[in-house]
Amino acid sequence: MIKRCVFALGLAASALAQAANPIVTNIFTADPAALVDNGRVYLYVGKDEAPEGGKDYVMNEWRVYSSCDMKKWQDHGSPLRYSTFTWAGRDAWASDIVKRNGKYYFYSTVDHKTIPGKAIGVAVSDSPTGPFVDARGTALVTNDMTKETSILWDDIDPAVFVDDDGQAYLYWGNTVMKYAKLKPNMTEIDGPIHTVGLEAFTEAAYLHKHKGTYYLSYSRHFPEETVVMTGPSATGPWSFGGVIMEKNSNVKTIHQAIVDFNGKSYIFYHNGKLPTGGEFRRSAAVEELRYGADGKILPVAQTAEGPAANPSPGCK
Ligand code: FUB
Repeated sequence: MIKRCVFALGLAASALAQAANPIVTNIFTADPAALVDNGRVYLYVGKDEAPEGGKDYVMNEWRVYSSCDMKKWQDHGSPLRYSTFTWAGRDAWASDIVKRNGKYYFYSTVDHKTIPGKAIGVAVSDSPTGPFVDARGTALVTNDMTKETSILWDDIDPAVFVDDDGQAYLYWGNTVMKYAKLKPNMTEIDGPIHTVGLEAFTEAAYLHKHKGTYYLSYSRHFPEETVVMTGPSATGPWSFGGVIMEKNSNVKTIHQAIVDFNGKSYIFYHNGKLPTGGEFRRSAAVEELRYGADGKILPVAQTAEGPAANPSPGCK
């Protein structure tokens, strides 16, 4: 009832007080990325702007929300658009963010103006809520740097992981998963681009580490389901670890991000469950994620309730 009132009134939502999934109900939000910083969790999404019945993505900007308990979310507006990258022509697609040396590096998919195809840019800010500026003035990855497939959208969906020894890695791809080391400045590729053969890999590669094990999750098949591989290092070798989340009913994509927050683990994803939602009108959601005694990630069901409130001490 509370959710319905907020939606119907169309509130500006500067201080959303949602209690369930989807997290945001006044706009459509897709491709969640998440960051935990100073006891607060930040959620970054692309805004799906396609009209009802639209036949393609319309995505111009990313938006940021944050929470102290995974239940009540605050709207921080839009800290950057595809046009933050002057070399980009359209498409604020999937992103990821990492904090390094006191700065926040936001990696994102956009369409390149002059090098045909999708590209990956990196923006930087002194704050998790922005504003962000282009950290390079050029793309970090362009379609002509990778030759494994002839499609124009194989260089999408960046995910960044910084290992305990300080080495940062960038993972990305559609159809073929690629990874490369990043230099300590976080804005340059260091060394060769590697490809990894993953069964029925579609997109949304994501790397996280839990109790010494490396987990590489990704979207498999199309329509997509979220699966996970496990390994002894950030570069594998990888063993199949099971299906984490079953495919959506009315959206072919699902795009996950996994973080630890206040002693628990969580998976963000998107679905089409908001009224008039669907393929190009998606909604970010979150669930608690649990590990078995053997370290295996247990399957996660999508719920309307979302996770229980988990107030983070000291979070203001
Ligand atoms: O939102 C556009 C694209 O759809 C993303 O880059 C993919 O992960 C899929 O969700």
